[in-house]
Amino acid sequence: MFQKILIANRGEIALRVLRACKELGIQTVVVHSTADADAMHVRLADESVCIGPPPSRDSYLNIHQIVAACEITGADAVHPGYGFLSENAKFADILAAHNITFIGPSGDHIRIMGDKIEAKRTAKRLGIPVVPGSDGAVTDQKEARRIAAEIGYPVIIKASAGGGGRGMKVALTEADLEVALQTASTEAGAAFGDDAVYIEKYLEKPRHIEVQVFGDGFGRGVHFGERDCSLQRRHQKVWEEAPSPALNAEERARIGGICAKAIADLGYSGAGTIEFLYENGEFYFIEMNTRLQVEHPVTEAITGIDLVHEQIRVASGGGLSVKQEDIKFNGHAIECRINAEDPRTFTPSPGTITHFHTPGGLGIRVDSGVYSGYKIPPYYDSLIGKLIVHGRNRVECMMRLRRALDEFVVDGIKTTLPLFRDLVGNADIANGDYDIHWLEKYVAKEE
Ligand code: MV4
Repeated sequence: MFQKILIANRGEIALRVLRACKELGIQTVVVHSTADADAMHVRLADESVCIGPPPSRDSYLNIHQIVAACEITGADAVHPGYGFLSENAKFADILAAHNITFIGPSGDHIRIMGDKIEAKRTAKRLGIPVVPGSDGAVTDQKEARRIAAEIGYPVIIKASAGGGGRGMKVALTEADLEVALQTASTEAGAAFGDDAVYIEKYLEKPRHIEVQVFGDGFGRGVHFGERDCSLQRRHQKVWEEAPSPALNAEERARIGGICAKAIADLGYSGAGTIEFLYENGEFYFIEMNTRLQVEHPVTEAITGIDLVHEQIRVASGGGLSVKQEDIKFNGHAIECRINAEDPRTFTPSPGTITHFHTPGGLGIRVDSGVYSGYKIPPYYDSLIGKLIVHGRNRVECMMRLRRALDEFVVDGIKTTLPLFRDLVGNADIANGDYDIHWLEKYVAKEE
């Protein structure tokens, strides 16, 4: 087991990882920018190293500074959290070259999944159902027209180096195809330095359902069920739940089994998420994330398993603490992302939190790095906390969530709490009846 872990992140996830390390008796080091000197993760860590000025590229993304911090403090492993360097293959490789363990998959696995064409080809080879489309990159118009005619319109053009919604263009008919292909490729080249694009059938009203997987480092794979993350705005998840209101136990076991086997065959190590679009009872792979995700607590709530403990165990060579048959799904969990944003326009609202009071009681978890008097710096993303609620079933979970939202107080800044108070009272949400476009339409109506 590791003696000392360096946490290369900030905010609620830095605190989340710190807690796991403390429970496992592992010493902690955090790195921080000058803007985060007063942050909770800096206060609670055993050691801290200031690695640079506020902009992320000079601090949380500065690989050389982070490696130096490991050398100075004698850290034997790095937990990257999510975002920042968590899916940076070069970072994983550099740490390995310094005999420091990256708590995550190999650089090569990160690289495969970071290239969306390669990821899709790999998924298909491993028996994961994918969205019908081109077999690889598409360059010429004639080929594009042939593929689009074959799969049928509408189609979507995606950048291979994109992901998370960046660099996509929809073509409703053949008349749109030429411009869509041209602009998608040009924009991808400018944004990512890679102009490769591919074509897929455009699914019009899917849900976003993702499967939590783990490779144990010994060639075995397991799944921890799915999360429904369909409630998004501008590709930012807002509300996530597990299990998906759209799936039954058979569908869960089937897609989970396919994913677990794929992870085993890939020889993948650590936590991963296989993302699908789900429409008319069918799953279609879109991407794989090779990190711990923001919404992992809903999976923890329904399985009772600490996923950060498992990441640390696997990275240290100790394997998973559970086998597939030990992973049982209990009740229902919902996560609300509390952002420092205007709840109508979603414009960031940094500033000082004058009063912060979190809800409590059975089935309530709040993961947050802020406190009364904390000044939110303007340099980073606007997530200030997550409210995760668990109940024996979805109805109980929703009742408890409504009560928890009533107790939550964040004064001094605008937050997305009022949006959630509206959502818990909405009939579609109560019925679990929503797709990936539902929230955008709801917000547009309310304006
Ligand atoms: C799609 C799609 C429809 N058809 N692919 C957006 C983020 C990226 N991960 C994939 N995305 C989409 N891919 C096909 N073939 C619709 C989206 C999409 C979306 C997906 C998940 C959650 C929210 C979304 C919002 C708009 C579009």
